[in-house]
Amino acid sequence: MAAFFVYERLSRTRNHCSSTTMIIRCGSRDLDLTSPKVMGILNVTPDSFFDGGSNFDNGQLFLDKTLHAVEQMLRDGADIVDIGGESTRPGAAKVSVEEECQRVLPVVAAVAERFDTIISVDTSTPEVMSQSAQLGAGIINDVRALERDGALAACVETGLPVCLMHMQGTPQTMQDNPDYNDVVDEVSQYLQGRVAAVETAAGGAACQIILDPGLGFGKSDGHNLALLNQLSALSALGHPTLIGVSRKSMIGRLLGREPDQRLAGSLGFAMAALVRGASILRVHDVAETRDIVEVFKLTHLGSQE
Ligand code: 9MG
Repeated sequence: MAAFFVYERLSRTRNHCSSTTMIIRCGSRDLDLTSPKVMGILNVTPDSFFDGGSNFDNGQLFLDKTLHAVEQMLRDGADIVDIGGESTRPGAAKVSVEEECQRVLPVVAAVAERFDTIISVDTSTPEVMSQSAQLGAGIINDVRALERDGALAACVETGLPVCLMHMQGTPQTMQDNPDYNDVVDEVSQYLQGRVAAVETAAGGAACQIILDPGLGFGKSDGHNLALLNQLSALSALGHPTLIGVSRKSMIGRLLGREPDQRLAGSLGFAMAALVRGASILRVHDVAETRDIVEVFKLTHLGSQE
């Protein structure tokens, strides 16, 4: 089995004014999570909710345009590029394994060849995980927390870090009637169970796992706010946390904004996540998010001295 996860935790003193020194090994690159990192979203789907299909014409992906978007993201300060070929917005259509491979793999290959960056692959599909890792991907980002048949074994075999996200239901039905007794406790319990599953599958080798409460994935606005406000409960599990709130419909409902008017709301929620210990922000607006990360570093991490 591939040597799974080198996880270096040099110190742990996380609270509002200090940071955890954590370096995770993403294939051939290190990701230092001592300070928060920005993950830029690169959708290679014709139907994503915000930038839906902007790199597509007649179902055909424009690789040049996609690579320009990556170049811009990196210039804007992205630390990670998250490439995904399945739309997971509420009610999205399912995508076949073949279609997902055709969308994602050429882009992973081209980005790995041209840019010096960490590539995350947003997938639940074992074939996409294995082949992306061979092409140079550095992180697996799975909104189904490796629950799909074969995904756990495929992910462990890659030896890459994994982001395990919580979702209640499926993208097709998840917003129909989200229901919890105690959302923070149930999401934490679920993610703890998935961490145990990964560690068992890895056969006792050290594991690099990032946790994500999955805002908007089978959650009401109240559930999302509770998870965000109590993010420290998730951080207490001892893994870095990732938050994706960028342009999501909760911002639309809470502030009365269309997707193209949700930048300020996205930045506000992103800052709230940083203050509560988020290590990675998954975002559409890289330049603006980079700025708030720098402000957070100056006002919160700088105050350690
Ligand atoms: C793919 N994707 C869409 N939203 C996401 C979120 O909030 N977190 C993660 N990890 N992936 C997401």
